[in-house]
Amino acid sequence: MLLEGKNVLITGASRGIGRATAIECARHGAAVALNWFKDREGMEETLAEIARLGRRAVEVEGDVACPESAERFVSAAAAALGGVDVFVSNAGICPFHAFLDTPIEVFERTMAVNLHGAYYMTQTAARQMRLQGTGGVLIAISSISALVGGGMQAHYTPTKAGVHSLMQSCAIALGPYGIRCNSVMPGTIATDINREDLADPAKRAYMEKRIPLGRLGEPRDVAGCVVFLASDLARYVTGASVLVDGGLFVNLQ
Ligand code: NAD
Ligand code: RM4
Repeated sequence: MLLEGKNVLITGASRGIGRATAIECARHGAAVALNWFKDREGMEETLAEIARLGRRAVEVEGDVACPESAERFVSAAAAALGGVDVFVSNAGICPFHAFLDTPIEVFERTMAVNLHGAYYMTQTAARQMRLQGTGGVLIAISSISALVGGGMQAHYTPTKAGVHSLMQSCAIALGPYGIRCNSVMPGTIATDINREDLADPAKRAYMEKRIPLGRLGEPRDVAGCVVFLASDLARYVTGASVLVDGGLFVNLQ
């Protein structure tokens, strides 16, 4: 019960890592506020799981790429739950595409959702925490891709490096308010974001072979790390990043 009495906000919580994070936080006693976009069915499933755990959940639809979504989400969550203690910026897309002919719309949308969206949401949550005056925790779901490249991800990897950098700067800007800021860097986690990419058996086998722990990640592998960073166990951890990748990053030879 690491998050008893805490209110945790999560973007992109209708499936994948966002959903697993919502469930794990609820399992640890948190009340949750969930942002979702265009995936009502997924959101209903997440809500049903939280209800089974007997925890409070509020949901707010909104595209994180729109700055107004941040204000609507954070104010609705604060009003319904009575405050914001932890904010997890998770919503993201990765439309795999070869670099040389990536359409400008694909680049701009990926930046808008993954980086601009994270910025608007994080800033709005931080303002609410400063107003409350009791500190807080910001966590960005960055990626191993903040540190290494991908030939089909040149529009994506800079956004993941960007949110990691955002947490580093926020750690400095918000330390005086008692707000800790960290990023989590998942490796390759089997979710809808890479279902098509990993449908190629050769690609999947290649990725699995590179992971010392011998398997792709599951969303709950990432969620456990988020709970730790959100909890008081991590009370002196800020400006840090944690790889959750089964050892993929260090596996040179
Ligand atoms: P996913 O596709 O299963 O989930 C993404 C979630 O974000 C969904 O709920 C989706 O509805 C939501 N979303 C998408 N666009 C949105 C928008 N504009 N506004 C609000 N919500 C939106 O993928 P996932 O693997 O769970 O990805 C979650 C995060 O984890 C992403 O930021 C991704 O970059 C990061 N990540 C994933 C992996 C991986 O291997 N799966 C690895 C590293 C980092
Ligand atoms: C991650 C990493 C994974 C990929 C997902 C979509 O950041 O690059 O390998 O499957 O993104």
